[in-house]
Amino acid sequence: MSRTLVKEVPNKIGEKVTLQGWLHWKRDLGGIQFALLRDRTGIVQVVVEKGVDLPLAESCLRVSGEVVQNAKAPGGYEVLANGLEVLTPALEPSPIEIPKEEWRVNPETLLEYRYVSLRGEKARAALKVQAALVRGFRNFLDAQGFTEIYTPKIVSAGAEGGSNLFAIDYFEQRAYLAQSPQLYKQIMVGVYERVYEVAPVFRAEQHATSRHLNEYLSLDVEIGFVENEHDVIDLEEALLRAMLDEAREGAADAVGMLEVEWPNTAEMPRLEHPEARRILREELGMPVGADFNEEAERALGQWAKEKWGVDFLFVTKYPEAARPFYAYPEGDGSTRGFDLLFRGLEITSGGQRIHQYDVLVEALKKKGNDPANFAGYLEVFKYGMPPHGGFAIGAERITQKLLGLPNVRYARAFPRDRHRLTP
Ligand code: AMO
Repeated sequence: MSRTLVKEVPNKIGEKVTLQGWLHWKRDLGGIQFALLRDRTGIVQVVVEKGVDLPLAESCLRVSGEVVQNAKAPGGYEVLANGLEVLTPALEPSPIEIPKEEWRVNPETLLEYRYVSLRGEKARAALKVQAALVRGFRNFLDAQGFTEIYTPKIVSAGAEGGSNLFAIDYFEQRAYLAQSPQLYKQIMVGVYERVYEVAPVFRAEQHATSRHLNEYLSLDVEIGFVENEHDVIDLEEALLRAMLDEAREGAADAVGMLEVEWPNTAEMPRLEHPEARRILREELGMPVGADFNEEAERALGQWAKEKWGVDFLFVTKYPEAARPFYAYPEGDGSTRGFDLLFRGLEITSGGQRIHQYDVLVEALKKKGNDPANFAGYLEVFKYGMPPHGGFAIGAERITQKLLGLPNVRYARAFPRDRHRLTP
């Protein structure tokens, strides 16, 4: 049996086809029944004779029939079924009506029944775009001489500060779920010069917000032999363009159905932190500290959009107080650390790192860390670490802002948040 995919149906007018997929929706008009059949490539209308017993929505079907033109059918064509086989019947009515699925409506219900709500067109499209972004990430870096690495997610110390660590029992020892691959990706720069990792990381964020997950996909990059943080930013700019190109071309159907307003990728200006702070205070009337809160980021994003017409804004030269111990200090209280705001949301942190052993030991102490807890990391700095830097992009956050999703949880198939551990 040869299977025709739904997207091939319009090219088969007048021909017999056999389709397989899910019963997306059905309607009985008395004399005739309409069904929508969904497969991985789309949805098509099927006309089913009166008397044929259609199973519950979401059952798996095999349908044979002839493709005919019908101006009233979606797309102008439909399949007149003459054979219908139920491959796997749905045992119960779906807890949500998938065709009406819409992420602006009752988000908790959508997440509660994620195993079926993911089948909705928008949910599927969003994750498809994300997969294309990640593919673009890998393809670009592979072509630039990077090596993909796989670092441990069970670790002995936090890399990003101690407050949001998940502690676990590791036999007789205390261990933690990795907050980021930071320390390992730096060690790996000493091996390969250029590395990247695509992997989940864990943050014990106490608050449920629209931009925080407790488990998210971190797209990490680290490179050796940099002059300063601008080399790192140059790389990220080119990488972002490649990722967005791959999303637009490689997930064109999904991008089209979500009606994505494409961001301006031509310009991604760099604003130094003191200047960003001045703008927030003087031009926008927002009193801000060293690190910008959500409101300040949003205001800055809006300001950059209005002033310069840009969607991406790098904020550079973050103060030491707002950066982790590994950030390269300029000596004046600032660092070579940067953030990237995309439509007013931080999607990246990065920067140049400390590569000198003594400076690193001092920086650890200054942030209240015991260097002994970082022994496995520190050691490598005795053996020739090049000046290096890197960054991490939150995969869900870039997806959220690209697609205009109201909540970052819709950018993850099975989100872990403050209250959700299932499905
Ligand atoms: P940072 O902690 O800023 O930096 O995280 C990097 C990026 O990860 C995303 N992110 C999150 N996404 C969803 N939920 C969360 N709770 C969450 N926390 C962070 C954001 C953020 O910009 N090691 C450094 C990166 C580096 O310097 O290379 C780090 O982890 O998009």
